[in-house]
Amino acid sequence: MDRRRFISKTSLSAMATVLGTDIVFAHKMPSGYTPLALQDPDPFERFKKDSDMSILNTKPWNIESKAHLLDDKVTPNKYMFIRNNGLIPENIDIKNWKLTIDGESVQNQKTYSLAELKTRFKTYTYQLTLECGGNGRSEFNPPAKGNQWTVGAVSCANWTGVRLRDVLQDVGYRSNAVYIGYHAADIHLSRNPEKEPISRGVPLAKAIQDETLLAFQMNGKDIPLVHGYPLRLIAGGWPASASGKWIDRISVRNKVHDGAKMKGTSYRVPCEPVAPGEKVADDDMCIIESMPVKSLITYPKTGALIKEGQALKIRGHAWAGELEVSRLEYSIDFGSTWYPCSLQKPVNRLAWQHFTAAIDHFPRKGYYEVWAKATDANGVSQPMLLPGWNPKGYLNNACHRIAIKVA
Ligand SMILES: Nc1nc2c(c(=O)[nH]1)N[C@H]1C(S)=C(S)[C@@H](COP(=O)(O)O)O[C@H]1N2
Ligand SMILES: [Mo]
Repeated sequence: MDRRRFISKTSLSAMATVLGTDIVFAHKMPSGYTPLALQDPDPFERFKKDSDMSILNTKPWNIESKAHLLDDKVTPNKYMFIRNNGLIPENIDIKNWKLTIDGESVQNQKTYSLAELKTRFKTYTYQLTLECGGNGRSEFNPPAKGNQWTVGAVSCANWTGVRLRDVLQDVGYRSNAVYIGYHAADIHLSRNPEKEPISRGVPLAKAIQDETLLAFQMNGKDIPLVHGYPLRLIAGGWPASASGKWIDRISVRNKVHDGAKMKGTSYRVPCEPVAPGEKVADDDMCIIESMPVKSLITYPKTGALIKEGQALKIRGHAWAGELEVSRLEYSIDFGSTWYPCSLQKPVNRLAWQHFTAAIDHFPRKGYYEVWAKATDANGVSQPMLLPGWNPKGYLNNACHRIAIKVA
């Protein structure tokens, strides 16, 4: 049977434009076939990511950073992890991009163009920590299904946009409003337009915080497409799944938002600790809100070699969801004794904080591990090893560790 079918002249000429030349045997090309040169040979180039980033999945795209790549105080795009639940939107038409605010708890729904959002409301910039709820999942036992993030699904970039609160106030919402839910333009893996890859939200109290933004810039430029261009919700300090990319609708709800990935084991953990592997009843699962205290040693890279008698300078970042980090300590003896690091204040609420230390008390040549432990403003510290097991492997905030050789 002849599998070749008609390929429309417009799609052929579009391909020719991108390739910069004609496809000579276009009439022999099977329909639905994407020429190699138009496939994605190099995701690093496509997403402008550093080639040291790890690709965890290509459909959808999930790309992880590494501890030593996250050394910058403000995460640049090239080191920012990518987490997608579906396919990246195609053909974004920013002139006609609309944000609709609707839901049971608005009097009258309202729609804004991007230009209206940018001109009608005051613009703010905050540096905001976004950590995937599943960061650290690879350590869980029994293993949890999903992207096997190690430590690199966290970022802290500058986000510029308007306050969601200002927009919600402009629309007007009823006193029975309790939650907001986002809807976005990404495409379900099945390509079924009826299905949303993800539609999460936050309680109204979080939605109306100063730092909760409808952002249109990241690090002073248009948000890169894969990170949510042209409009993204940013709810720093909460699982980054709450920070919807490619937002075109926000519903003000009179109940907990019930969109895709709000139920079951998605972004929910047992309300009370359970034994590893235990079955948990649906009613006993709670939605993840503020992320737990955590830290990352971003310098040196694990495996560093130093000379005997030389001090080892370490540095990194720490964050604690809605809270500030109040203390940072390091250990070189597997957590038996701890020493203080110097810890900076955050540049704004919900931004990660930087720490440094100079370690000059390695007793002799040999192998060491440097462990870092952060403590939040409520006095809660990171666990040294894996914390409470949960079905999907969320919230692993165990101490980060690097290997060091003194030679
Ligand atoms: N529309 C949409 N928003 C989304 C997602 C998505 O798949 N679609 N993934 C969420 C999850 S689970 C995470 S961890 C963050 C990742 O943001 P990033 O890719 O910009 O790092 O985006 C969140 N927002
Ligand atoms: Mo995530």
